[in-house]
Amino acid sequence: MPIGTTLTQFIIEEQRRIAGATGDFTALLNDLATSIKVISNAVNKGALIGVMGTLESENVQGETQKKLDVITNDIMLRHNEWAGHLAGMASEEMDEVYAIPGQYPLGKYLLVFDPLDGSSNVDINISVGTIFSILRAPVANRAAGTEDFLQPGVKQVCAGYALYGSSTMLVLTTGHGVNGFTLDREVGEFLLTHPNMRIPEDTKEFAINTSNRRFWEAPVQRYVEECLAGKEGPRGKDFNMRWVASMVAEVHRILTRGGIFMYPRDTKDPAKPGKLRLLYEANPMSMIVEQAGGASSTGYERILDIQPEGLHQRVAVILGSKNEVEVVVEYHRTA
Ligand code: AHM
Ligand code: MG
Repeated sequence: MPIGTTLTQFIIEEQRRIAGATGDFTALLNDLATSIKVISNAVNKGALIGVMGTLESENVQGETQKKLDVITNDIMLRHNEWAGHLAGMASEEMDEVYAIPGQYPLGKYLLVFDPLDGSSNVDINISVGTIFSILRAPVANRAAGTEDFLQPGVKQVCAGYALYGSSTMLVLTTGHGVNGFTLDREVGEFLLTHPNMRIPEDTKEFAINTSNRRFWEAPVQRYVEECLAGKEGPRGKDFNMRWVASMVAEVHRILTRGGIFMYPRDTKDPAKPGKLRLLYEANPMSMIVEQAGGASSTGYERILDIQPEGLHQRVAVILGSKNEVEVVVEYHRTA
């Protein structure tokens, strides 16, 4: 579709390609796009509307919550609960599944999200994002329970993220490639600016939080050491390094110019097999990355194949340029 196509037209045209589509999914994406515009506005206005700073409360994972974590979670709930497309929602900021209020009809989809990923960055005015995943409810029009959400990533109907950066972008896939839209604030619409995004298969750029180095497992130690050894080392090329501490920004960079992102398993807290959450961080990002020609693994297995055991389950994440991810996976295989 041509550059400048509105998101609305884009998703309606996509729907026309699906036999028997009822328009439900299109309407759901429209509501999601509206929530993202509202979040973009709140994040953008920042201190002007008093939304910066931290709350006393903690979320279910024992992390301190930013005011904007709570505000953006609420925006996602309010804009997506009423239209009758969903059987339930789940979020990083909520312990349990969110039940659609009784006055609204139930639908056939499930929405899972991290309303403001990378929120440790909001007070310092660095990019943050929203990550979402849409699943089919095992039983339509019935209130969904936790079990219904525990579907492997390959079952996702749609995955996407919004990046609140120097411009606001919405990047999404419905399983037919990845497309990027930029918010035109004057027009109030997302317009197609990045059709068919593809991740270069090779890269010389890696992203990892090296302050955790002493906790990494041997294959990751080896990989990073070899990157740092540069031209003179076994890889025979110099690498560049980036760490934004905002997964959406890292994935967006990788979709734009290639790279590898790692939040690997480590021994820092043996109870946590990684930092990032499977259902609303690793799975949607893995679907996007694979749809753009990249790869995504824990080092030991493909992320999209993992059978989830809990809503807030954590997982190791190694994703990005295909050949580079393959190198790290090979180091795990042969360790
Ligand atoms: P959050 O969901 O609490 O924001 O945490 C997820 C974020 C990711 O966006 C980012 O990749 C990672 O945490 C950064 O972690 P660290 O603070 O260890 O650098
Ligand atoms: Mg997050």
